[in-house]
Amino acid sequence: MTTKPFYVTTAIAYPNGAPHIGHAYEMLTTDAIARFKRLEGRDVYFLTGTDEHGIKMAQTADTLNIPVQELAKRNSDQFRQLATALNLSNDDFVRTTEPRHHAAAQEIWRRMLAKGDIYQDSYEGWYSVRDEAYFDEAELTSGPNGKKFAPSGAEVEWVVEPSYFFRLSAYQQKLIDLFEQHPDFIAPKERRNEIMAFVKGGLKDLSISRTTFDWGIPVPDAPGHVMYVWVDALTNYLTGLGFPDDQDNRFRKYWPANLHVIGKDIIRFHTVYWPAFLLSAGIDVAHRVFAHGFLTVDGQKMSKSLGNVIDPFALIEEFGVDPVRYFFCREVSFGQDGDYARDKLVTRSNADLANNLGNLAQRSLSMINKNCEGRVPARGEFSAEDKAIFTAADAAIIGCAKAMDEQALHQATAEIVSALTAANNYFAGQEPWALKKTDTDRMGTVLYVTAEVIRRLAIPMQAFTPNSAGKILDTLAVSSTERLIAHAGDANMLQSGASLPTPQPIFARLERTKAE
Ligand code: ME8
Repeated sequence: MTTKPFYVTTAIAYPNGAPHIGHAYEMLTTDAIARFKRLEGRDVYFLTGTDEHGIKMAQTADTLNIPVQELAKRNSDQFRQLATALNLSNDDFVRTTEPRHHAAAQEIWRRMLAKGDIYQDSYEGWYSVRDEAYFDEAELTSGPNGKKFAPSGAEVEWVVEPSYFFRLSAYQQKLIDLFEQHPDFIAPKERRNEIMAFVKGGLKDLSISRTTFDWGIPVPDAPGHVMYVWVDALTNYLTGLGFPDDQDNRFRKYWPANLHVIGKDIIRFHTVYWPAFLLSAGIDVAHRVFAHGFLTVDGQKMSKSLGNVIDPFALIEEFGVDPVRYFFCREVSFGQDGDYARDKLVTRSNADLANNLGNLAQRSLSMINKNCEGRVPARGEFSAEDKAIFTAADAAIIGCAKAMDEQALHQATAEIVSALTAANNYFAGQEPWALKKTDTDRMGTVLYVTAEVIRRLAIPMQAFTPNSAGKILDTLAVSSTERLIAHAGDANMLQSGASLPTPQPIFARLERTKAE
């Protein structure tokens, strides 16, 4: 049997500083998507990385008085460590300073050039030598004698430099056709309308090379020119599959990407420039771009000056990786803006993970351990209540999968939680502790049903809380080869008599205030 490939990517972050929770958010949500597809039996390739060129990087290195390569390496390593700390299942990590990426970016350039879509002209604008950057008129302030100044206070001058241009204007109709023929290309839907309106408003050709700085990928056969950072950055999605070797097995198998997950601030680059570059280079366009919202902290924009930037490593250290992952998937409507507040994380994790899932598993499995010789109990005929709770669990898994197809992570997790609530009500209503005195056979059946429902629901939970869901399945002695969504039904039910390990508490209760 061949399994259908699924290629999913995050944006690649600028390593001009340490990663913040916005970066962590994108990584962990994309990982939940990748893991869920694997649970559905898909052959998944998941890529992340760092975007290391461009003026911002060069300027930060200057300010810190360190070589830009060192800045890039130092911070890129932190992003890689964050991927590990978040328990990411990425298959590769691309750095745009790697030779393999230079080769990919230069190849896409050559193909766009061969198509006749790149031409040389000049780029003009207000330029600050000190900032080594162009500024829009609107960003400038005016001084005496007609002088103009950048936001940094540096004087700007009108500069004309030679630049290569990409014929973006030639792709207006092709992009409109793409959006019309593939209505799912841009998600959420509101974003599609915005982009459609933008493209219909007309597209100007795009300046895609710079001569005023050199921290970038050299333009082939054009000394002095480096590529505009977005041509370079977007190409990482090809680099990760072995391009420019388009005979590479990964490229043949996984391209075009099924899903690029990005933040809402970079949607135009991914839904206008990127498909235009690909169409020009004769490479298939990705299937879908999903833009998530922005995170705030306690209702405020994150900023260094407000001192409210949250270090994702500290968050994971304090709460554990699974509560952090779960919180962001469940709390924020994926595609909308969201907010992090300590209180909210603690409340969610305690309610859904520690109480709803953890307690149910602990109570039922301890009873099995004590009263059923630590073996999966024998089961009698299923009652209407037993059947109803199985039906609820099965429906939740179907609902969860459907929500995941639309990247509605908050809804996917809500489906599972509501089935767990139903399972808790079932357990409380059946009172197996009372049955212990009156009808041990029925007690065994109730414990069996509860454990089996936990098994079913722990399977999709592996996408969101991989460590803890894995531990729950270990406690139920579920074989590692029977942990896919396809195994969450009747055919793989727990075997009565199978011996179970002693249950251990899985989720700690989190504290509302920080223990100093
Ligand atoms: O944009 N909340 O890099 P980046 C949620 N290098 N997401 C956020 C966020 C926040 N507060 N802040 C940033 C870049 N992000 C480019 C990408 S891709 C070919 C090149 C998201 O480090 C942001 O929207 O500024 C983006 O998707 C990602 O983090 C990296 O942002």
